[in-house]
Amino acid sequence: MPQACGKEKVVRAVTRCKKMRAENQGIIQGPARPKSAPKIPAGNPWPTKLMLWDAREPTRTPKMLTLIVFPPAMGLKSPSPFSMKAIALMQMSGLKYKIKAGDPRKAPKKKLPILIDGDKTIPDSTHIQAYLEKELGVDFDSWMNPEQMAIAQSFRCLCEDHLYWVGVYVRWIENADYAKAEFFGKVPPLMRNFVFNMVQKQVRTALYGQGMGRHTSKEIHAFGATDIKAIADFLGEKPFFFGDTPGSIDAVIFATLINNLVPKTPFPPEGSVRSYPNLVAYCERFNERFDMPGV
Ligand SMILES: N[C@@H](CCC(=O)N[C@@H](CS)C(=O)NCC(=O)O)C(=O)O
Repeated sequence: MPQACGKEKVVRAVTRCKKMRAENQGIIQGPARPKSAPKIPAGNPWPTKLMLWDAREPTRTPKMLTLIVFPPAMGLKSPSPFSMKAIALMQMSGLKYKIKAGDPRKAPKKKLPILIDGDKTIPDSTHIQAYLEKELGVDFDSWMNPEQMAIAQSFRCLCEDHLYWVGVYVRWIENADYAKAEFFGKVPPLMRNFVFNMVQKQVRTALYGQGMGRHTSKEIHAFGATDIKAIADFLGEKPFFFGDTPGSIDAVIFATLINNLVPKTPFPPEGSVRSYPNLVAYCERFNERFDMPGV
């Protein structure tokens, strides 16, 4: 990389200072969108003028968006893959927003993340993505063709409806002491066991209802290893999931992988993200490209 000249260094330092000041006030903004459009895959029949990267202004400038997520734990800004996905989408959007830690019991659907835009509350990471697209003009995916859309949807389900539950089992059931310390470390010791046992019971019920909890630990690990391998094999040496251009599926994949990579309880323990150099490099690449806060 060429050495930065004096003026560039000053500009970078000023930008860094501005960013730190904004972050101190809790305001975050993803990196500016590149001015030049990315390479369009040959034969893509879809319009390119609506792409995320063409520096289009949002259709409406929101006053201030607030994303409510699970509080930091396990070395992550948020240890919830869905909260991390929403943070990743916000970073990709380039919109200004604040992150606040919240309590799912107070959320409309009793789950996090939720996005607040003035008097509107949008629960669910998928609906948050749709809101950014429809209401605020952010375009994550219009460069994708129907085949890519279909593959993305399948991997989204793999991450959110299957591998997610492997993670829940490994964290809450197999590594209960770690989860207790990370999630309830600030609760007074006498209360801690009581609260943890209550939450763990709910998690067990959810795991059983979903079905994952009916399998043995070995079987659950094997499901996880197969999912991670599928992600690693599909990604191969591509920079992002479908090549040079990141899309909303990258927010899902990144959020899933980073929740596997950073906490001390990778799921599955064998065949985890750390054992695939391309997945580790992908996490680093996404993190750097979108300047992910606190990862
Ligand atoms: N479909 C939702 C799922 C969100 C979700 O499951 N969040 C979990 C944390 S990872 C949650 O809030 N759990 C609280 C609870 O179930 O009580 C989304 O995409 O946002």
